[in-house]
Amino acid sequence: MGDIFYVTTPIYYVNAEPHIGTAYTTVAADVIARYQRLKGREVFFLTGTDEHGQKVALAAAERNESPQAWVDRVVAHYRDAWDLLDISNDDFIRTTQNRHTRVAQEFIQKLQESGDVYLSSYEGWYCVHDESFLLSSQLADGQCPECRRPVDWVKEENYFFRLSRYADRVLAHIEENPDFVQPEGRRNEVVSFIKAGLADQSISRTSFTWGIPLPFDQRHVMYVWFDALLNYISAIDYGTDPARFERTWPADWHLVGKEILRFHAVIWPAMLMAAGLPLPRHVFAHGWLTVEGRKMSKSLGNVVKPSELVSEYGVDAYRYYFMREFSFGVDGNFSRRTMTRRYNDELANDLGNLESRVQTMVDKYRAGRAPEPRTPGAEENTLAEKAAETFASFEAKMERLAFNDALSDVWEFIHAVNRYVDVSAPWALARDEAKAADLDRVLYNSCEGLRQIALMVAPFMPRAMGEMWRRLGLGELADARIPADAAWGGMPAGAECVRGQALFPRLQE
Ligand code: ME8
Repeated sequence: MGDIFYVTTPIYYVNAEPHIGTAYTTVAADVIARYQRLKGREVFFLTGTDEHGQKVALAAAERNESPQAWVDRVVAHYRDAWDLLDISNDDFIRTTQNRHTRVAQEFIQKLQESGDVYLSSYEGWYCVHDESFLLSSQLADGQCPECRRPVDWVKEENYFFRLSRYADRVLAHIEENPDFVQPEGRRNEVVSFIKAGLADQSISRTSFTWGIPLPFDQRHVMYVWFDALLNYISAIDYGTDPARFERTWPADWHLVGKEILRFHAVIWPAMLMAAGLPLPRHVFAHGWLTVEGRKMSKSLGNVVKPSELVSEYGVDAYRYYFMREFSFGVDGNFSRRTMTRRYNDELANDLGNLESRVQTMVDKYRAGRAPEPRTPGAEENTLAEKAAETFASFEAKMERLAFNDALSDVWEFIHAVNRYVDVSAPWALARDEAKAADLDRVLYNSCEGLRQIALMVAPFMPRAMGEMWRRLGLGELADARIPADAAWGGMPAGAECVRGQALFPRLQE
């Protein structure tokens, strides 16, 4: 079961346009997907949009549009943003698609038949922005504890899911599988939440109609979170293509922002248990990004769109910055100052200059052909060892989604290659005919250093690293695999090396 590596992002509400927050999760999922493909795994990477619910219905009504026309229009912004960011998702699910609504209806029907769903009425608070039911004790100064917006008092007939029946099993699973909910601090919060006692969960609404009708009672539409969580199995044909489902489920990683962890670590596991399905392997809740020290919001007018930054910095630098600057799991603050500094220091200087000076010398001294490796000396052996160590620590960190630490290791290696070029001084060797073999050795190993860097950085900056790979005469980076291609010395002698434009032209600070 689950031979395919399966990674997901949340499905985003279509009432807001993509911004650096939603892009953060999506880029991280893309890095994971690309890294696993590089390792030769078959990958299924899913993202999509959450299109039902009261919030979307209200947004459409404000524009005098039907909800369907409105979501059809806005979904394009998501597709465009992910194209712009080189997101390699294998599918894009929309909860208004038939393939989804059919599965969602079958799922709820199954739970109803097994006695996990019952009719009652809900009287309490509701936050439309977060689409969440809230107890009075959960309110913060009378407002939604998450988004700090006013809440509505609702009283309606609802179907309930017997969440309380699964509380002990969900808790036991979380406690027995410490990797299931990450990072640890967030897991502890989930554990305390469950221990405080779980009430049954309302899973239908009757005060509006924009949702999936319940198959056993058409007066009700499915609660949008119950509907949305099911995207993770509807997209892989649960109930319609059992063979495909078996190969793909359970998900290896559900990536989510910290504010929606409870839905994924409490309600979703209980829903899966009720249907007799295995639980996802890992749920990771990352931190929240602020902008120049403030929460991002439409009313503050400080929402940053990926497209603005991509036009200033380029897509690769965009992806690099967000993965390098913040520790995944911890909150972070975006600022143009830190982005520009990292761009100039780490991309233009450390990496871009290294590539440019190596290629310039191969062009000038060896007419653009990678020379013979020759016999390695102490410096080359040290560099090769450093590469092997870096690969090992890089992989360990990638496996636990410590993207910033993984990149920091690669940058230490980049510094080591820069130092290698400095101490070997190929420009001095080039002045002495008798040192031709030494010059070959230094240029070869410098190219090899670049090749190793491209392999590790590829999941983060696929475009620039693809270009670096091609300029080393290596063909398509998408065909490379680790560990096979990670062994030191994979650079073929005689490869046609091409000197090109700066990969990361310096920016004004
Ligand atoms: O919650 N910093 O959708 P949503 C970091 N439809 N990440 C952020 C962020 C920020 N400032 N803002 C948003 C929903 N995100 C539901 C999900 S899943 C079955 C249904 C990211 O459009 C982060 O991943 O409000 C967060 O969890 C998600 O966008 C919320 O997106």
